[in-house]
Amino acid sequence: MNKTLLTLGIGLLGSAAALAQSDIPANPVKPTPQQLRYQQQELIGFLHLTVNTFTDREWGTGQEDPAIFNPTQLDARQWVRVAKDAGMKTLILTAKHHDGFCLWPSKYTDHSVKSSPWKGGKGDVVRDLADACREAGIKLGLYLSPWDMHEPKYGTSEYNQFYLNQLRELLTNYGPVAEVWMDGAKGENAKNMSYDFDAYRALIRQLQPQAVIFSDVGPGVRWIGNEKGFAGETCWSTINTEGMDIGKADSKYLNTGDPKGDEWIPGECDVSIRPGWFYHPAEDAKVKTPKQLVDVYYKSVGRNGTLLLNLPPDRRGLIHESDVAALKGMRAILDETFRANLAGRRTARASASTPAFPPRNLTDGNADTYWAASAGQTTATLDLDLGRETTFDRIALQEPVRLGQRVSAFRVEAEQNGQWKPVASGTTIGYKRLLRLDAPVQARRIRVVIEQANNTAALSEIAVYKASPNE
Ligand code: FUL
Ligand code: CA
Repeated sequence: MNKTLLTLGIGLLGSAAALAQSDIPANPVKPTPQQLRYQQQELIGFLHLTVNTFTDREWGTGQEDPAIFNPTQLDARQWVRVAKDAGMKTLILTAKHHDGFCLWPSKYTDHSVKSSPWKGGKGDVVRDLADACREAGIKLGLYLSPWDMHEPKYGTSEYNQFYLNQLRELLTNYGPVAEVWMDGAKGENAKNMSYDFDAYRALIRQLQPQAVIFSDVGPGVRWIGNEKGFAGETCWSTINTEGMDIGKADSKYLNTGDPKGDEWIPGECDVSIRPGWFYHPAEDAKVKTPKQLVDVYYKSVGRNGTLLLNLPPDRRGLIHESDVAALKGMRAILDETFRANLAGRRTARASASTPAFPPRNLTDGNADTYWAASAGQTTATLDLDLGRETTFDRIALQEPVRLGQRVSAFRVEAEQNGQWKPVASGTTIGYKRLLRLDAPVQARRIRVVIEQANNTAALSEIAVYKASPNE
């Protein structure tokens, strides 16, 4: 072959490869690239710290004396180290909780670290965390409570400007902010206040266009509807927000999402490692065990959610030893369970496929590649040959959610003595679905049956594991 022909041939091959890489048609409702990156994090951390840490309360009063805020060994690098070791990709700090005390020296109030004895009033917790996150390569998120019990402007229209001013400080002075957390809670006796959420959101979009905005109703990420960290067994990343707002949302609906939802707003599952959100010495013996944390992981990340796990710094300004130990235990179990994918690179066959998206994409260990049924086919059977009799009790399924969320019913079967026996079933899959079998199963062949989907069926990974004995 002469050189020109060769180049031409390579050129053609190249464009064939390029063609093969274009996707099957996406659903009309699908994530933005930043929502996709957000969900791929799986595990993120929360840090609740304010005057409450020193008064032993969960909600303050707004009347606290800033003099009580005096952590003796505050070390944001320790927080980041602990979070990173646990596998967290973002850390979200309560820059201001409901009591109004600011962990940064805001120009707009004296009710902040600058009036505290900590570092002689020269400290800035937001700065410390932003620096530590940057050094360690993890992302920063900030919680700025709309409800403010201290600020005298609260309850008047001027408060909206006050909130915007604080938001501007946080979103301009500390580098990139990956997530802005807008909590909907408000005490029964709180003054009436009509928040200008549209203006808040617009300012975030303007100053930090990459940030995902968390609230009960998104627009980036939604609350999962409880503070246990549990997504619904059925969990759609789509919802309709009409008629709902921050603090005015139906928590059951948020928990399951809505297959007919016209917005992509995936669920974030927030929960504390302790009973409370803030540190209380009396809860040192009530830290969730590694086993309990792993259970939460299955019920959040394993149900198409993101786990936002709270690690409240103590009065020293450190994450307590008990919490650190529990997190290490959780990480060790997850690493052990998910270390070896027993279906990795094994042969897969599909009842029907779009040729450019063959079944081998199901076991290539890459969540970006996927198998797709033939166009318009919403059911399918996917057969896997594990190569030898294999004992397993965990199954992970993933959809290529950049194309939207599709599957609404599936089951998994294993071949035993020549018979197909159901071992697991479910409704939604989404970004990731983890299935725990009642007992270990031994089989060489398994199959995933997609019983119902709202568009051409597609899956990006099928993986099989044997759980750590410590689960
Ligand atoms: C709630 C707040 O009232 C709690 O104090 C905590 O911050 C939790 C994460 O959100 O709505
Ligand atoms: Ca794949």
